[in-house]
Amino acid sequence: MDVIEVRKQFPILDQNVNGKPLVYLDSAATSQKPLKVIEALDDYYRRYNSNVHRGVHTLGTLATDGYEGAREKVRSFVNAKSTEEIIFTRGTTTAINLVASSYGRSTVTEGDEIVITPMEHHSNIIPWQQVAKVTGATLKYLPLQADGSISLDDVENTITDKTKIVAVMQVSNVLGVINPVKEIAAIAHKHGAIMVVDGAQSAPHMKIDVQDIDCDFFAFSGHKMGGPTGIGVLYGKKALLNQMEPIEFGGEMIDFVGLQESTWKELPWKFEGGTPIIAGAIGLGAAIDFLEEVGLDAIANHEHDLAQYAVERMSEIEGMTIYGPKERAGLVTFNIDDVHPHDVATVLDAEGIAVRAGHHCAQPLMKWLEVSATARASFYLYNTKDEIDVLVNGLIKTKEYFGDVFR
Ligand code: 7TS
Repeated sequence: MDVIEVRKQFPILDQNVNGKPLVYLDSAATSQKPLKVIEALDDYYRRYNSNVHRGVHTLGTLATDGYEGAREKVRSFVNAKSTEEIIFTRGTTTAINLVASSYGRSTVTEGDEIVITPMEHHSNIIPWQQVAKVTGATLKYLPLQADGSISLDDVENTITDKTKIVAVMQVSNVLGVINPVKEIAAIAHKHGAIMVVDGAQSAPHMKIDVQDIDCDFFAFSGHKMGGPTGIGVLYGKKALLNQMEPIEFGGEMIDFVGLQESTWKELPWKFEGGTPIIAGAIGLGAAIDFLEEVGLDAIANHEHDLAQYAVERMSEIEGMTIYGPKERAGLVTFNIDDVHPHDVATVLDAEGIAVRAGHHCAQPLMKWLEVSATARASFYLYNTKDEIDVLVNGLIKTKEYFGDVFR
């Protein structure tokens, strides 16, 4: 992978921020967008903006082809069997809420168990808390090992015949842990439970094969993988989606509407009430084209190298705490001495470096780490080792600055 060529595809990266060249290290929050995506959106709005699935006019047909063509790209991207299994949503959060509200509330009953982990993003905690509250089920947590990873022995010991749903993130947005979701899915299935995978931090960065994982649901967001905001995906096994009721009702999702009763369209449209996210889906399709041209394996290798280099260089700084295991996805979460992470991010911002600070929508994990907040640098295919050097120099400056203030 030629990172210099890749960077040329991201016009936003070529600018100064606070008088310094922008170093964007916040792709876990949202990624930057390649020209291909920006141009696909521009083309849609300039040339064939129209509603879909409605009529026979030419622009409507072009828009429908664009929207449904994007669904096929997503199907192939995650290796689903059929486009019927690909539901467009607003993002990961909406996708998980759809599973929880529809499948969860109708299948889980009192005394059942839902199993998740303490490292989950709030989007994969609260929907299950709500299901547990409404149904009287118990929400159980897999324990974490000292480095934040999950042991399969613990999975074997936690999932029981009472477990109905297991929901786990494939890659942690804080620790960078890569969880063995395929193995966890096999254990869940042995007990008759279904497996939900939060793929928000994995789908943008590595090859996904939902049939190989054998998960029942897989959720991800377009905006973290070069696509626009407002578009995401829920993959679900057809047999399960068929037995689920929609949670949003109105236009687009119906077959027949009577005065008292109505019927729904077939999959996947029964879950896509209202005018769909047409431009978003087309933009996501373009993002998938772009990522596949670069190659998901090449992207994963590049980010792995960056993360290893970042840990190595950042560990040279005295007072640095890095969270998470040695083998990690492309992000590094850290604290320096007792400098508040918001102060770290503010000093870095003055240097043109964008990092995230806070609880990263993972308050239970912050509690487990015994911190209130952390800073996080997260990488994508357009980042370079030179940028990590700039980050390290920025961190040294931060330390000097706060050292002076405290002295
Ligand atoms: N799951 C994980 C693992 C995430 O990292 C995020 C967003 C979500 C779910 C929610 O995705 P959304 O597109 O529906 O909002 N994570 C982050 C983050 O780490 N910093 O900002 C957003």
